[in-house]
This record gives sequence, C-alpha cells and structure tokens, in this order.
Amino acid sequence: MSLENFMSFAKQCLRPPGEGVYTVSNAKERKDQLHQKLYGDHLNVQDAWLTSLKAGLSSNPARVAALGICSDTGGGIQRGANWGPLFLRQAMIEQQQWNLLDLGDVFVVPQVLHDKYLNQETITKIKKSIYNDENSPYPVSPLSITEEAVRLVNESFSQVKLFGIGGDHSISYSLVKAWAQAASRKNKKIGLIHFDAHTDLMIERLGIDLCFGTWVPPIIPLFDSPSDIFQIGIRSSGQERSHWENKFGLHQLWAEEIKASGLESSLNKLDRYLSEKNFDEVYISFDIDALDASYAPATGTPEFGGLAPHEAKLFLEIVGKHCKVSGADMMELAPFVQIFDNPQGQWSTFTSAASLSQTMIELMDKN
Ligand SMILES: [Mn+2]
Repeated sequence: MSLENFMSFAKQCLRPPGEGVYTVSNAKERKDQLHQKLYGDHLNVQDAWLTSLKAGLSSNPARVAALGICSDTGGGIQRGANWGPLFLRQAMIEQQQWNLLDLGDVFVVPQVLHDKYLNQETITKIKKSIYNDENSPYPVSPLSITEEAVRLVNESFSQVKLFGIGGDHSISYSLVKAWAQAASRKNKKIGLIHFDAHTDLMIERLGIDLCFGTWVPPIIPLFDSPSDIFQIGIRSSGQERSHWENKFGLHQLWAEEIKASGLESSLNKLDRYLSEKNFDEVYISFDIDALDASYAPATGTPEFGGLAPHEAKLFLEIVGKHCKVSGADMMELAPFVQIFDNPQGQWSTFTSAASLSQTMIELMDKN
C-alpha cells in the first residue's frame, strides 16, 4: 500500500530525472542525453523512470536514492541553481559514479517557494494547473513537496537513504527537517555537519524566513542541543564567529582558522567533537561555496579563501569514520553562473561537486 502511495505521489509531484525544470523545447538535447544514459533507447522516459522507481523501492537491500530539487526561488544573489540536479547527474555519469536509485526531480513551479507563503486562491490555481485537480491533497511549492517526499520515503522505505541535489540552500530546510523528524521518532541522537562559506543563520532576509540565508535557525530546535550542529568553511559574514556561537550555541570552524592552525589540527578538532558527541546518525549538508571560488565559481555566491576539494574530502571522511551518515545533500550548483572570468569554471565546479557527492554517497552506503 505504501509503495502505491509513493507511486501516486511520484506521478503527480515528481518528474523523471532532469525534468524538474519546466521547459517546452529548451534544453531538450541535454535532457535527452541524460535519459539515454539512464534508460537507454527507451521511447517513453516517463514509463522507464516509473518502472525503475517501483523496482528500486520494492527491493530490500539498503541503498542511497537521489532526489533532485530544481528550485532557486529561495536564492537571491545569482540565480541558476535550478540546473544543478541535471548537470550534477551528468558529471557523475561521466565519472562513472552514478549507480543510485534515482527518484527523479521535484516538479518546480519557479515562482513559488513554500506553501505557507501562498494564499488559497493561488494554491487552488496551481493544483488545477499541475495536478489537473484543484482538490489534490499534495502541496504545490518546491520546499513543501520536498518535505512530503522525504516524509513518505522515510515512513515507508526505511532501507532508503536520501541524497538531495539542489537547488538553492533553502531546500535543505525541508530535507533536514523531514530527516530529523524521522530520526527523532526512532529516538536517535542526531547531528548536522554543514559545509558553507556562509552561516545561513539570519532570522529573516527581507522578511523571508525560509531562504538560502535563513534556513538554519528554524531547524535548530529539531536537535537535542544547538551544539549538535557543526559548520565548516565559514568566511563571509558580517559578524565574528563568537557572535554566532553565542547567539545560537552551535559550533563553527572558519576557513581562516583552518588556514591558520593547519589542516591536521582542524581535522583533529572535528574528530574530537564527533567522538565527544557520539551521534547515532548525522546529516551532511554541503553548499558548494564552502570550496574556494577558484575551484567552484559556478555558484550563486562564490567566495575566495575556502577549502580545496581534497581538504573537504578529508573532513567528510572524518565524519564517516565516526558516524552513520543517513542523509546528505549537495547544494547551490549553478552551471550557467559566470561571475569571474574563468572559462573552466563550470567544468571544475561540477568535477569537484561530483567527486564530493560520490564521497558522501559512499559514506551513506557504508553503514
Ligand atoms: Mn548555504
């Protein structure tokens, strides 16, 4: 029954991989290329996707499943992260690293973010347009649909761990929220390891409390203690580290501290933190701007002075050494953003993101 529930949700709210960005003729070649790689010469992509989805979800072995969320409505400096899921899949396929169960993409109406910001009239109109049913029980905005997707997967397929691909970082609000609620129902002691150049700790930005800069505060109460959240790579902030740590009670390791005290001692710091915390399960949220802008310029707010990909990988491995990683995401990949004059920017961003995603998926697969 719950497989049927999920399949009807998928038919309404999800689309085949790469199809979450609504286009009629644009990007057709790129989407076709991905479908050819995933489903061979299948003429009907929708059928091929639903068949593989059903088979994947009804088989028992534990596995990692990918969910693309092609929304950049919660972003705001440079948009374009809606193309992240399609491009990351392609990069990982090129590196022969795509052997996940692919749930597909959340179907995104690009002008809406979360259902709580919409009036009833708008919700009804969107339901009529995208579900052909103004009384549909499903939500209509990307963050709300994402939350429902994670909830349904956790409820019915406990063998599946979700890897989310963004999209702007507001999506992690939904991913982490639904993951944390599922874990706390099982009485698990949970932690969040968050890689980012920015703290994402604003209470509101221009009055919006769920966006790329504000998604962390609303998820803090879902942890036993704010100190169960550890942020790595912070460097672009109007406030000092002590301001954030005192205000919120979480831990931060800034990029300049990593440079000043050396990689070894910074890795040890995370190592000690994780041994003391002894989490049952952790979630890793990775904003690609945690990497230095020379490696990852194709993102909404690239920042210099950040981590090199191999340094980020070492931090991830420390997490995997201590903890069961039961959820993860890769966020803020914006292939068409070109802020700096760097012709290799798109390539290096996606090569780095693909290999770090692969590391996170391996950690999730491991236990
Ligand atoms: Mn972020």
